[in-house]
Amino acid sequence: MKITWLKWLLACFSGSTLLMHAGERPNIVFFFADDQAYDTIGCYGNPDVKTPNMDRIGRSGLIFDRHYNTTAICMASRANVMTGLLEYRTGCNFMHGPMARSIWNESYPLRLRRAGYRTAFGGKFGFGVLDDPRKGGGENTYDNLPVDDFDFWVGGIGQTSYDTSKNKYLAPYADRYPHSSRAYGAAGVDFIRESVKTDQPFNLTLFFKAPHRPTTPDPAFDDVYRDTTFRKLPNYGREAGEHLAPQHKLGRQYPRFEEWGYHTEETYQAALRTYNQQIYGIDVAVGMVLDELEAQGIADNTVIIYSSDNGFFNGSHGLGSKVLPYEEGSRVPLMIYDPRVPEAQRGRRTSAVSGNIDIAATIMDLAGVGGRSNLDGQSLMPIVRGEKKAVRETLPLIQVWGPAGTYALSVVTEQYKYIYWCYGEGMEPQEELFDIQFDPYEMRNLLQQPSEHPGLAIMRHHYDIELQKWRDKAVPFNNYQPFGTVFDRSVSWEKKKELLSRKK
Ligand SMILES: [Ca+2]
Repeated sequence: MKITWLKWLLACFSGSTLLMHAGERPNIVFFFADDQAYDTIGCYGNPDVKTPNMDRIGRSGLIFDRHYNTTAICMASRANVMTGLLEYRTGCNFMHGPMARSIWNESYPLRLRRAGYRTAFGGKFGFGVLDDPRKGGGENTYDNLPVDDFDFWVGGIGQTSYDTSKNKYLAPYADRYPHSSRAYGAAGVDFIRESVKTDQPFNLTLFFKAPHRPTTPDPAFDDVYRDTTFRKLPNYGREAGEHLAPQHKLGRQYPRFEEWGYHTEETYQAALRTYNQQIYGIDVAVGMVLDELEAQGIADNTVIIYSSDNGFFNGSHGLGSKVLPYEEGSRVPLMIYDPRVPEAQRGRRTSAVSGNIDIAATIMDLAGVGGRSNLDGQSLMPIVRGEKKAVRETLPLIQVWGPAGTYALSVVTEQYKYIYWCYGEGMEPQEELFDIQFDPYEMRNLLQQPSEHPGLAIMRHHYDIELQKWRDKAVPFNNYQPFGTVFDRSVSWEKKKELLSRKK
C-alpha cells in the first residue's frame, strides 16, 4: 500500500497499530512458474535466453543456486509452497489425495489475510481443498477451490488452460490477452491498482501455467527465438544416463526423451524454442507487474519472489520432463528481491541449500506472521539480508508418485546429494551419492568405486533422520504412513512389496 505522511502522522498520534503496521509491512508479490528448469533465465548464466524482467529481480536481489522442490511435481509442490510443509504432512499429491481444510487453514495466504493483508491468487492452483481429504479426488474443480479465501481470485481448475477464455474468472481479460500468461499479468496489475486505494498491505500470488505442456506459446512472441540455437547441458543424452541407478528408467521420463523430441538436433531445437518462448511470455507478464509497482510508487516497499514448481529434463541424462530427484528435475530458480535490503547485500548469488517449503516461511516472516515453528520450512530472509550464510544443513527430496519403480527418498546438503531408490523387483534397491559442488551435472556416482566414500556415512545418517521425521509426522490419510517402512534401508523388498500392494 501507499503510505502518505498524513496517515503516518495520524498513526503516530492515534497509537493505531493497524495503520502503523500497514506502513511498515511490505507488499509481497510471488511469481511461480510451472515446469521451469533452473538454466532458463539470463541472470542464471544462460546466454541463449531473453528474460529481461526476471533478470531485473535476480540482479537487484539474491539468486539462489541450490534451490530445490522437496517434491518435484505440480500438485504436491504447490501444496508444499502454500503451507511450508513436506508432502507427508500436506498429505497432498496426485495418486494420494487433496488437502485437508484444517491444513489449508494454516497456509500462508490465509495467515496473511488473518493478519490484515489483502490477498490475491491467479493461475493454476493445482490441488483441491476438502474438509475430509479421504473423500476427494486429486486435482481441483470449481467446487473444491478456496476462491472465497482470497480477496481477489483469477485461478483456474485442474491443469488450467492457456486459453484465457476457458477460465471463468480470467475470461474478462480474454479479448486483450487471449493467451493466459499475459492475462495473469494484467489481472495482477488490476489487483495492485485496487490495493493501493486501501490501507492494507497486499500479497499477490501468481501461479503461471507456462511452460507446462501442452506446448502452447503466445504467438505474439513467435519472433523472439526464431534464429536462436540453444545449447545443451553437459549431461545431455542417453549416454550421460548409463551410470545412473536402473530405477531411473522405469518412469515416463525415460521414453519422453524420444517422445518429446530431445533425441535429434532438429527436434531438440524445436522443443527448446517453444519451451523458452513460453517462459518469455511469463517474463512479459512479470514486467507488467513490476512496471505497475513502479508506476504506483510502491516498488520500494514491495518484495518480489520468483520460483518454479519443479525442474525439467530437457534431455539431461537421456530424460524428458520432471519428478526424479536428479538436479534438472528437482532444482529450480529462486530469486528474492527485497528493496529494503542495503545495496551492498543485493545483486548476489548464494549456494545455500533452500527448498520450496521455505517460501511460505519466508513470506510469513516478511509479513510479520508468527507461529512458524511448526513448519518444515525456514525463512530465507536472514540469507537475503546477508545475516546468515545458510538456514538449513539438509533438505529431503520426496518421490512417491507414479510407478513404484521410481519411488525414492533423497537428502541434499551443500556438498552432497544422497538418493535411496527403494524398488527391488528384478533389481537391487540402490543408493547414489553425488558431490554436487564438484559434479553439479551428476556424472559420477561416488559409490561406484572400490573403497567406501567418506560422504556415505554422513549422508546415510542425515537420511535416517529424515526418515524418522516421516514416521513421526506423516498424516494418517492419503497413504503416506507405509513409506516410513518402504524407505527403510534395512527392510527387505518382500516386506515393502506387501505394504505397497496393500495401499491399493
Ligand atoms: Ca509443474
